[in-house]
Amino acid sequence: MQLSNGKTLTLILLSALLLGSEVHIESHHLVAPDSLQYKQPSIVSGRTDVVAVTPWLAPVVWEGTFNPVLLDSIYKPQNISIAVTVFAVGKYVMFLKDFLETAEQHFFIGFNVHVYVFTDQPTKVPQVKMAAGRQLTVCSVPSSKRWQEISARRMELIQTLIEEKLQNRNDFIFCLDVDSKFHGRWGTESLSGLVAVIHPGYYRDDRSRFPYERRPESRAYVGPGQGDFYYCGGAFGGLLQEVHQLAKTCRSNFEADAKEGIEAAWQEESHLNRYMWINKPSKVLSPEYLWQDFKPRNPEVYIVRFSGVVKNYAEIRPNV
Ligand code: UD2
Repeated sequence: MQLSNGKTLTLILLSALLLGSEVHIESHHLVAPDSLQYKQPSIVSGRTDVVAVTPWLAPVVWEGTFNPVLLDSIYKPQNISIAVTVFAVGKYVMFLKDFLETAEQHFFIGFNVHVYVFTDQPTKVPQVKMAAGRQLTVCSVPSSKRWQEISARRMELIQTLIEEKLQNRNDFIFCLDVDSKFHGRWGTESLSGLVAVIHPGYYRDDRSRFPYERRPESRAYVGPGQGDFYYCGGAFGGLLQEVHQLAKTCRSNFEADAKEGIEAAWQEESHLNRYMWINKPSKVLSPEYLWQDFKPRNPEVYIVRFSGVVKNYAEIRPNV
């Protein structure tokens, strides 16, 4: 399969049938320029304070585990395009300016980026000067009286956006919370088929403490002794097809639960965690990729790349 804009980067999808269920094995063929010189990689020295690979052998991206110059020079000739979704409904429009301005400083600099802002107040979307190759589209959405509904409806809107507007135009997509700012590089090191971000609040905890949906009647249920990590609802992404599958599944499970009067503990974040337990992410981003401003930085976090701002929920949400 060719990436839509890619000329040479070929993604080989091998399908296998295993015990009646279809398994997709992805293999990226990365082409580097032969003229590039960079620090010799080592397999015996490097970071020892963090784990940089999951038990299913997906990379966990931490500062010091990748070479940004090498990765950019691999992806640059492919002319890849990255879509971003961000929702700003009700008072959350106030976060857009900082989000958009800091994205211009740190998010996929030098690459094609198309930001889709979903809002109920299109006139309040700030004008932010964007570099060449970067653009913004405003999409109107209805307002809502419940923050849970705003948060949860994102999956449906992401699914529809991919189906109606993005096919054949973008290669990758990231879906991000608006009440956050970029502080450091977020770039090609984050690209993969299905990308999840570890939640900063729980990554040192035992999984029995993760706030998964614990009622077996919910389609977001994760049982005792299950679950790898606790992932954030505030940032996820990957190839369009992968994120489409994720959004479609989470949306339909969320709606089926709703018909039975169940709302998962953390809305779409609970459904995302259930999805990622079964469909293992092909790349996991460390909490560098979604920290929270109120949290002191832990020593293993060398750099905070993206972080949620401190906010007063009672003031900004439409309901408590
Ligand atoms: C967490 C997650 C969030 C979501 C939520 C559970 C992180 C950092 N955040 O954040 O992604 O999973 O739990 O539902 O992982 N929004 C509006 N208007 C509103 C309310 C929400 O536009 O009135 C949008 C906005 O883009 C915001 C997002 O929904 O960033 C998530 O809402 P939140 O930030 O209030 O949720 P929070 O902080 O509990």
